[in-house]
Amino acid sequence: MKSYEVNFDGLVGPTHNYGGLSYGNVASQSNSQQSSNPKEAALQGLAKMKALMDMGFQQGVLAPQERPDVAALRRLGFSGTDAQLIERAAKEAMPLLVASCSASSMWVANAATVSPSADTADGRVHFTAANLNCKYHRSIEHPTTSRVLGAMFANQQHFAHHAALPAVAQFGDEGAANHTRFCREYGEAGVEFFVFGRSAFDNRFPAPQKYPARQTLEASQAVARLHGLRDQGVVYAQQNPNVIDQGVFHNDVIAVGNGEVLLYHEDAFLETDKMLAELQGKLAKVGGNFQSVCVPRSAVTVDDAVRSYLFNSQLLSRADGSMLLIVPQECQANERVWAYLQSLTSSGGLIREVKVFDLKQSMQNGGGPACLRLRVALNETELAAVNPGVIMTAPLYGSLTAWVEKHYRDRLSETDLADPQLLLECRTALDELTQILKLGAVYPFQIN
Ligand code: SUG
Repeated sequence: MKSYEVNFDGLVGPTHNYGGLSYGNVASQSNSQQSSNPKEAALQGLAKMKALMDMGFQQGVLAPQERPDVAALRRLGFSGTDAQLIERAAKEAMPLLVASCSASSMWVANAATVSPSADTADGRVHFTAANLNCKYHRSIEHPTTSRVLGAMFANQQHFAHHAALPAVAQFGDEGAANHTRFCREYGEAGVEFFVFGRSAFDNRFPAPQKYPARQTLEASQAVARLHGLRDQGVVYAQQNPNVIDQGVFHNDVIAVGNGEVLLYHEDAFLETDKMLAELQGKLAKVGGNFQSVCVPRSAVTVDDAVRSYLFNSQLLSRADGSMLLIVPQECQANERVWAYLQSLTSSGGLIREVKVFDLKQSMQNGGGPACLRLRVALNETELAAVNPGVIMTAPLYGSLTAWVEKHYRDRLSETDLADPQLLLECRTALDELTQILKLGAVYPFQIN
């Protein structure tokens, strides 16, 4: 049976703004308070989805969330009508209003961890929504994420959904941003690679000194258990705490993998050789030939990687077996990174082509091409069981573009977040979106 990697991209929500909310994420910190352009952000994301679809890849779309999250503000003690509550939060606790307005759900690599059916004990595709416990503005995403994923992958014969892990730092889970799967064919058993930043219970693992390590070993182990993965099908590795302290807040900022290939920076991991040997050995047991490509620090520094997002690229398999890298245009702007990419594609290896995309609106908050997509490997039967409303087609691209043009503002600054009209605009837009994507009622304002 045929199988595919389907990329579900997060649609940028109408409140996309630069809140400076993510300590440890250099771009989010340095672009704080700049005014944003939500319309441009959403159109840039849609253009990437359309381009991948046009190249023959399976592409889907994941809906944004209701923002400002007035229910979250109510839980923090604000009361009155929605308009009164927004006004009061703006006056008394602007940082909380900003957090409740974040469109951060667009970075759907953090929405969940997904294990394909060929890896799991019960032969279903498993999803665990990420608790995103490290940042308040992201910790409020998972209830809606779970409802949206449930509406997209509703068929219980093929899809199993797990609630987010307990919402404490010890189980900090950032979803697929620290999870990569290696396999020969998407429909065959593979090796799931979990990268963690620290251990919550075992102090033999070193932790970063400056910035937070968002993913714990214990969270990754819990997800592997929930999904029913075999020990032989799992490899854990620790991210180098020094690179976390240089702004590598997820593994997908320093490594990317697909199929049998891992492209990684020399400084990405601790105990790299042991980890590579384990990946090679376990992939060989399921018939795969693991290949790793190390990017030396002499060619690309960690700082280059953080600024250009070279590793936050999408590594895609083409029909002829070769691979294509989707990179943000910041890679072209960095001389060393661009020179490395030229040498990589002309070296006779599997990665043969690089395609550049303008994702500046998302990049300025630390979100590159790979952050914007959740990968779901599906066989033909499973793909047919996905809600067809969320699979990208030329007509859907047309409808979503028109929807963005109609509902989105082209400029948003912090003061605009205090405008109660923004909430109404957002709800009107999302209500229409659930009809376009055939999701049913998934948002708090539609349910309560
Ligand atoms: O969680 N930025 C996101 C970026 C997520 C990138 N995802 C992956 N690498 N997979 C984050 O730090 C910034 C929001 C703000 O500052 O307005 C933010 O949430």
